[in-house]
Amino acid sequence: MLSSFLLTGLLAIQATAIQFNVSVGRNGLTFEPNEIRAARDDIIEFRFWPRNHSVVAGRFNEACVPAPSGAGFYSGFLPTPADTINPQVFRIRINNSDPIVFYCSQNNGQHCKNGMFGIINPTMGGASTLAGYRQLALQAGNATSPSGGPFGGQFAANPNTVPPAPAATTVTVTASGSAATPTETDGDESSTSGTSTGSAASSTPSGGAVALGAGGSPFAGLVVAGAAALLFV
Ligand SMILES: [Cu+2]
Repeated sequence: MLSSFLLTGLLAIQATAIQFNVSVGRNGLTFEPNEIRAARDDIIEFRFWPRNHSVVAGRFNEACVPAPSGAGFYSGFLPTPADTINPQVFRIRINNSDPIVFYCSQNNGQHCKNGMFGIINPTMGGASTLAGYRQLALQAGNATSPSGGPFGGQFAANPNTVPPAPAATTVTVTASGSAATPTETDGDESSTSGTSTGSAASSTPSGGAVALGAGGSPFAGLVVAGAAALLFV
């Protein structure tokens, strides 16, 4: 009886959910804040800054690896051009007080290994702490992204207004959009010169050089694909 009254009272007190805003990549390879103490029903809102970041729920016993299948959350990658902030935010709701670790799975620059992770409800010691996870991350290789698209959270419009506003000049945006295409053309050109310069020249003695030379066009294709993947990174 009494305990149920107390419980009701506690629930009433905790009914006010808090929202925590986390800046993703605003100052280098960082989540800010990277330690959050949140209660059930609180919201964590991830706001994405330039480059191409993601946020993935991880596991404490293995750094830069997603939580077991079906658990946690994943935002997917949100490429964000320089001098802008992504128009979308990714929100997750906290279900309990268990520690949650999250990281960025961008491997161009190995963001996770280089410190781009954070913890919700860290423990006072042991593995579920920033220090513990950092130790594991330093030994990690590339991070893993969950297969498939985003899950475990919701996208919403970013309420934050962007410092510079390039959106006002629609014509310029179109121009810069078409300017992105020549970048891929550059990739073609550099791959052609790359074939004659680097790999072919240095590896001429080996049989592999022939395959590489013959596969000139597939190689160029690789470079183009690479250039596309590196966009905004
Ligand atoms: Cu990142």
